[in-house]
Amino acid sequence: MRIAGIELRWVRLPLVTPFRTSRYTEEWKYALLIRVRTEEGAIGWGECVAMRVDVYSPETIDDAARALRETLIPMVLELPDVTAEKAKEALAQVEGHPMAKAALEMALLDAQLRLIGRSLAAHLGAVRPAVKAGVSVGIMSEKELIDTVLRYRFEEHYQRIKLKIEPGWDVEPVHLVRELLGADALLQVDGNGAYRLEDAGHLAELDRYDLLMIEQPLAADDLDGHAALARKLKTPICLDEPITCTADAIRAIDRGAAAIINIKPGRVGGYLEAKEIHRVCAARGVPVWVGGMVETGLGRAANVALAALPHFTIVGDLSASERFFTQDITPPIVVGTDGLIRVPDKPGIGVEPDMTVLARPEITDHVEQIPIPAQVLAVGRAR
Ligand code: OSB
Ligand code: MG
Repeated sequence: MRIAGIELRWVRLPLVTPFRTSRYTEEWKYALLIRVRTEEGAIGWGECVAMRVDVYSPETIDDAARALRETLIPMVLELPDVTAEKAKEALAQVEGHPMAKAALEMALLDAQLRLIGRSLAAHLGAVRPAVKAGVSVGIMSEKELIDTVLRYRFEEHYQRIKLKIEPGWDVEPVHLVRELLGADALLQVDGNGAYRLEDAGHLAELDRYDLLMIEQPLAADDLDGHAALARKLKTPICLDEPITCTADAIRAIDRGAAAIINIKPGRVGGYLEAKEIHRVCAARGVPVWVGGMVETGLGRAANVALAALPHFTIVGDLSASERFFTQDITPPIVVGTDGLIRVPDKPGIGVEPDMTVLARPEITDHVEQIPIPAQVLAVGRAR
């Protein structure tokens, strides 16, 4: 492919309710979208999952936009023939910025797969037509928790519930939700790094609730701490924040710090790297699941495609658009009464933004055209 135009678009959507974790309360979803237009006439969309503030990872939206504008996009524009695979290889020279790289790769994949009429799911190696829906539940009052969890489980058909926890909000909400949902319900927790190894005795109280896992109890960089904690708990430990590439995943597994891995395409630098982590985890017998970053319908659709790969045996953070948004920027992603989300099978990521929605000034803050160097356009014209 040859790139004819690239734009960055800053969008924001109000959340249906604030989403509170041990780190931060989000009331708005901010996303940086990338739209690629190719000489061949394809359009591709990518979504960057970096947040406005650096509480989850060091990469913010503004960091990602700068890296895209100054480094990543210019490098891709220098490639004689652009594909997502070649872009990934070229961008491996650049340190950091997994979320910016992932967004650019997603836009390129979308465009190149539309050109050949192939879905992202087929390209990645999907084996399922639908995936189980799971939902992440923020920190809230007990009364709100009861209403929310009952609605997600019995009215909205979610097959797995994840509770955000922090010191002071852990054993009690887990006890309450286990009572509400019964022994068979799939239940797990996510600490987002809020605990210390000294809390092991307290966290062991969670062992009696038959949780699928405890996600990221300790600080992101504390692999040894997680390995030590794993020896004190029955509940398996899953890592999220520190796994930014395949090498990180292998290191965490080899050190005994992760029995399960949450794979987020944005956090690991893209869908192609996510597929590679899925492969090495399958080879090592480590279960994986697809995590979420409160994506719009664009990233949400692509995450569902990824989750259709064979070794994604655990239910992911894959929820309906209406879990977070009253108005998504794409046709809404929905959960069926069977608790499943259909894997998109149309070319590329299989969904497109509704331009009349995106055009609303309360949704798109601004759009930036990335200049395409004259020599790139000239070569394109000469063909
Ligand atoms: O830790 O998994 C997390 C959202 C933003 C940042 C970090 C996390 C989350 C979630 C939301 O838990 C998952 C979702 O998108 O449904
Ligand atoms: Mg997490």
